[in-house]
Amino acid sequence: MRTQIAIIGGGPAGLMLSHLLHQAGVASIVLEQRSRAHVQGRIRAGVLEQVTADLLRGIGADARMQREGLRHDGFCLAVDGENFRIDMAELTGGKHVTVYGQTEVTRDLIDAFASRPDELVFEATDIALHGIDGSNPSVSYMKDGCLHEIHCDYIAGCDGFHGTSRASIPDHVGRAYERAYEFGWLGILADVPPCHEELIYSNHARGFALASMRSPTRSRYYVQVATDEKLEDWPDPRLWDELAIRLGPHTAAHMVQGPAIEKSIASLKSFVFEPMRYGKLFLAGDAAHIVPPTGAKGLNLAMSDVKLLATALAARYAERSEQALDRYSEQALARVWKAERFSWWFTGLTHRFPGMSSFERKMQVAELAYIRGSSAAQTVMAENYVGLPLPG
Ligand code: RFL
Ligand code: PHB
Repeated sequence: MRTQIAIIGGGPAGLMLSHLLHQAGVASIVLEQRSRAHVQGRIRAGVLEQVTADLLRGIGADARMQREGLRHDGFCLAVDGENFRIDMAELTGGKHVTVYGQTEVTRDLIDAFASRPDELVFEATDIALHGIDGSNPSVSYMKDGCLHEIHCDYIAGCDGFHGTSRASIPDHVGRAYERAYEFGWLGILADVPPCHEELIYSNHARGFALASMRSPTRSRYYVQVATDEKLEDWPDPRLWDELAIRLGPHTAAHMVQGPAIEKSIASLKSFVFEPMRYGKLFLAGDAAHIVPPTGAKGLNLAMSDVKLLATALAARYAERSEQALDRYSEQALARVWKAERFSWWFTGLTHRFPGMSSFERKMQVAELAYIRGSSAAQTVMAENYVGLPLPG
């Protein structure tokens, strides 16, 4: 089999890349190792930047987001239960974010393959990349017990942090920058109305908490937990009690409790692999970088990567030149590092770090008080939260 671009991974990055390429007249095949049900069932991100919403609109997969997505013009920060608001729209000249689950984005992107079903292959296992440092790259995989091979011009590695693409790059070629955090986020999804109309990021002496949502009837909450804590340590009643403490009595008074429809622990990491290209292989999304979820940048970064990559690949065929492709890694990384910095800073501002001294906690509280009183500091937060502009 032959295509122009073999895309490894059918998460948001790989799916969106294929649609953008299709629009530009470039052929691709997406190879996803898991089943459709598995991919559609994963609960992850919830906040879309304008860049992401625009991309969904641009490929015509935005109907449900327009109907069901929630426009948020601001968000709240809390210190020991006392909230204040960052008015994103006011501070950024009208920009906002859209609260719409990654689960829904993924479903919409998969549904948009209905007119070209052969270009998205689920349950493609044992994927291996060949010839990425030469001029005839290919990808082999197993499907229904048979070995398949796709010959292509380029390979897009969109297979997430644990994927095979980045692992196919020889050790001496790139460099990884990494920061692990000594805590994770325990998330709960419940069919109860949200406690507040906007998100609340809370710094509490007992640790971070986040009140988020998916719809007017579905809430998503997180609490910071130690890395060695297990789901079994957190039966629903304990989790709701802890959320009430960390979000404070004012917010807790509006919190409706209900049974968890999903509960999971995610570890936190900052990670960047440079460069995002090796020969004919281009990395995009979590395959190249990870941010801690504070600030909601992961999915949005994946989307801005594939926008840049699709534009560069389209230019490659239109202009018969690799010039734009040669700039991809540098262009993408410039935006990636800024989002890494914001997510790292926002994590540092709001979480309780093991061994943190009382002085360091006072510094967090003082910085939050400074932000509360300074429209300059709030503008810095708001313009990062709504998403920095794409180059070009
Ligand atoms: P994904 O979503 O991991 O998709 C990669 C796909 O590749 C497949 N795969 C393979 N396929 C073939 N062969 C292989 N060898 C393969 N290995 C893996 C996988 O099955 C999968 O389908 O990466 P992608 O597309 O780059 O998208 C990145 C986002 O999913 C991620 O950054 C966000 O979920 C991060 N994130 C958030 N991002 C936001 O922008 N806003 C948020 O509010 C937000 N909240 C979050 C988050 C991530 C979280 N967790 C679980 C870490 C909240 C949480 C709790
Ligand atoms: C979510 O709703 O899952 C969510 C929202 C904001 C974040 C992270 C996760 O910063």
